[in-house]
Amino acid sequence: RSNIRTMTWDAYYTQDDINAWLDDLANTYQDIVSEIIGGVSYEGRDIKGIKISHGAGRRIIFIEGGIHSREWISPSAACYIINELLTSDDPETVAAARDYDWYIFPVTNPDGYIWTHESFRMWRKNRRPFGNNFGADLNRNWNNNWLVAGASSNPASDIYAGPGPFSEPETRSLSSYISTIGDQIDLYLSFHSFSQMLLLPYGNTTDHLDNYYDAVNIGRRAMGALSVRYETQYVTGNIAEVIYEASGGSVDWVKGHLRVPLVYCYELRDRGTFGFLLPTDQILPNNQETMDSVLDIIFQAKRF
Ligand code: ING
Ligand code: ZN
Repeated sequence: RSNIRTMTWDAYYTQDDINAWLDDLANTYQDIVSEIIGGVSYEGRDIKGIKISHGAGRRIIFIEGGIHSREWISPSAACYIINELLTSDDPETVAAARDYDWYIFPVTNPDGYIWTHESFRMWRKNRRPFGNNFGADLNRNWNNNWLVAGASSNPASDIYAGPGPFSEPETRSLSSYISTIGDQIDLYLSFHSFSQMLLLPYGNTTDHLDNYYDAVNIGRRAMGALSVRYETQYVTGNIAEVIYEASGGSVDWVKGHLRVPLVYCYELRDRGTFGFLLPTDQILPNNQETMDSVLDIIFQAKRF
């Protein structure tokens, strides 16, 4: 087909637009792109993503976007990376696309994302009803130190951890999907906003665990690469130290349970001037500098 819808990086896109775009990419690049379904939402929507692969047997880079629905820059950044991997002729980007299998899910909370477009812009959680309330925080529901720190047992809270670990269809299905490829993942990235931070596990303790020093050094250098284009400054460090205590997040489970060597959570632009309502003229610069940093992480990880 030739009617590919192009993303212009000066607007935020709806769930329908993103899904149609992914469909078009799968049709346009049939040899290297396949659509993947990472799970299903409470309201029955697919968690749609794409796999970019130039051949069998490669290690995996996994990108999880949009787990919090109001953080619109997150799906946008994930889509931008997809677009770069498929269309860029920058040699470093071409190499990154060829050297890894990429699994990218721009919107892992589809019910919430649609809710922010159609009903309430500042919605964070999924849309499952709990009595008179709605929604569990899908980044407090993973089965690693569930409800230990920085999470709530009150369904009215924006950080409600859910009635149990992996109680939510989104996290249960996505985690079981990730498990099937877990031992092949070299790098896992989770995109949030806002604060301009690069966070590493774990969220329940300020202790520096596992390969903290390697991970923080790679992260700091990558944030140097991020700053080159527009001088955007990020702070790198452990979740509990740099932002706040919070357990049950995806990155902690991917690190603690699947033992993926490099796991980062980006808090994308900005530092609070516009917050979740990041103006559309910052979409392209945010996404470009994020891509710059991802390429630098990969460059370093190869030597890791
Ligand atoms: N920030 C993340 C949150 O879920 C985080 C920070 C990352 C917590 C990883 C735990 C694990 O609160 C935003 N903006 O959502
Ligand atoms: Zn978030």
